[in-house]
Amino acid sequence: MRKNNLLYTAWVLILITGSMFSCKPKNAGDAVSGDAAQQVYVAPGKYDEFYNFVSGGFNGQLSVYGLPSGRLLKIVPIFSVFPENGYGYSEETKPMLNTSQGFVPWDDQHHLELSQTNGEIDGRWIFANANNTPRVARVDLSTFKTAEIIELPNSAGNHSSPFITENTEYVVAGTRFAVPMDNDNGDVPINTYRKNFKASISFISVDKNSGNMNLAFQLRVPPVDFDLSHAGKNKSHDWFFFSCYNTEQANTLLEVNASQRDKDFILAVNWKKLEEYAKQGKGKKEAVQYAHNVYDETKHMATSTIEKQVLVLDAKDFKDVCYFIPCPKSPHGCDVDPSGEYIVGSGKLAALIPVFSFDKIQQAIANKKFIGEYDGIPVIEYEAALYGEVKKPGLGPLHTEFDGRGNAITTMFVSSEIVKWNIKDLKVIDRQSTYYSPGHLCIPGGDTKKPNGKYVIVYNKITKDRYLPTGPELEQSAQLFDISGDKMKLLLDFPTVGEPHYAQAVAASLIRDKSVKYFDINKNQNPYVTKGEAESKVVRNGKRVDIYITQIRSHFSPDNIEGIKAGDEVYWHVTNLEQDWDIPHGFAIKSVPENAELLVMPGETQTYKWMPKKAGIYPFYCTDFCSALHQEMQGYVRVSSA
Ligand code: CUK
Ligand code: CUA
Repeated sequence: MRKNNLLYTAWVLILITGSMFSCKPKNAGDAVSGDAAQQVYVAPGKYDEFYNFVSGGFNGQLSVYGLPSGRLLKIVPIFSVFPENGYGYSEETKPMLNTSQGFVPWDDQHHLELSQTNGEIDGRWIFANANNTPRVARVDLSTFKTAEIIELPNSAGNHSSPFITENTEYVVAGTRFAVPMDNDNGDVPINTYRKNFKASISFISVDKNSGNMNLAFQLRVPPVDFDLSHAGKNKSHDWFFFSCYNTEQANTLLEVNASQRDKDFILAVNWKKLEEYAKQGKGKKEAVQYAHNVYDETKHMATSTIEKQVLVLDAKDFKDVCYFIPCPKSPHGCDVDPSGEYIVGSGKLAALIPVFSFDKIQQAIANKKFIGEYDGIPVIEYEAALYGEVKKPGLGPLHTEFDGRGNAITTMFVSSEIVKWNIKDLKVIDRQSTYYSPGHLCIPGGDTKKPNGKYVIVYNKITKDRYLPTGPELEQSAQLFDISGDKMKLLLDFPTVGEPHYAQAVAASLIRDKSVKYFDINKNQNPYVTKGEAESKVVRNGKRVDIYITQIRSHFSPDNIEGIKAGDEVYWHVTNLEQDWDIPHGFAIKSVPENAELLVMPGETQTYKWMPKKAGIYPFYCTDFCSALHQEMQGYVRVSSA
């Protein structure tokens, strides 16, 4: 028996080291325990226990899954057009994608954070970042629709974003690319990077009641590349922490040149003090242009405003607000534990995970334990800020979440595993292989004061042999683990939409019952609403034609439309008169080159702009199977020669 135990231990050791040092562990589909199926089984007609909000990466959208089943519930379009429901195609939603550069139909969406009250998820909104055209969006969780998008001036690569303070006072966004601030003439040479390029952190205030966002002020910092961030909690409430790489300030071949220093930085910012300075009128108002887009749920319509100014505070003028902390080596994730005392930096290229202490950082500042300045910003001694290091956690630590029982779980990109470690003694407790190369991970409430440590979901970057092959491209794979016991247990694989980066999960009960089921037609204030079939009409004004058309199971009114001429500018204002849950109607006209379908929710109005160029008969129809007579829901419009 004893011998068997020894053999077993040796075997486990081989397994562990094997998985630690190979990039691609063997497909271990049968490493799942027998009761896994039961744990993830949600019977037909039953609801999942959690909503899982998953970022869409290069598809620019947000996807919503149920947990533990892994069922895809919805895709919410945010930063990219979405032909499925006309987002970015209808006249009501086009302004949502307006920017200072005009209409932008695509973006790259990496991080999400749910709104919080007192450091706990409150289920009201979820915020999302766009990397490429720097923007932050707010999605309303009563309608699962994008309610607002704000563009960020002086910014490039809005990656370290959109992380929020404990009471959703601010959504905070740091830049990945430093750029020249006066960027309009293109007369700043790239090799003047160190002198002329700057990084920015935007502080977007959020109205407590309406959720409306406003770019309150920006902090200007030396040219480092911000990667990720998180707000403090409890005692560290007033602070925000950002990981930065490329403190070498390289502007070429970053793969080599930005990986030279042993340590990069975590930037600690006292946002509360910064807010005071901003309120005292310190800093400078600068002329910039950025778009602020709002979707008004009563009008079912978006408006876009171009703003012209931003308040900028230069970090080197406010030395008591910003501090750099050395952090090994090219840190990626930057995560704060539920108590607010421990700040975890995940150095992609480090063989350890540094854990910083908020109390020690405060003492170091009070006692001026600085090793110098970096472009005018004090740098705290590493040892003076450090709580301790997790030794040999695995290879390529990226992101960390917390289970609420004093443990942290970190993804290891290179060694393809998740590693659970104890925050107090910094000892590794458990490690499990993932398939393959995990990026972010998510525990419900795992970055808040109150995590629910039942599951962790891991979002893998590489899928390979996990599903039936679908050619060279496979959807990224998510994996659900039970983390309620000492050992983490793999329960489920499920494919995802887009490339997931960060994700959030929350108890379904917080959102489920507040979900809007249909819009009250009597409260519809869209200027082109038609509130009953008797009011439907066609109105000509010169070359402009407005068609006020209604939908109800299963016909349009009017359904035969004459009198349109080639060269007209035609607006179809489509109102869905239904007052019932889950009865949208669709709308599409035959062979129209400029548009997608509309999908009109009950009680809503959406407008489709049509520029008929050729005379002829054009059939139109409802695209959403709405009743047994859905197929009959159709009509004709006749276009005569001009
Ligand atoms: S990043 Cu994607 S795996 Cu853009 Cu949050 Cu780390
Ligand atoms: Cu209405 Cu199909």
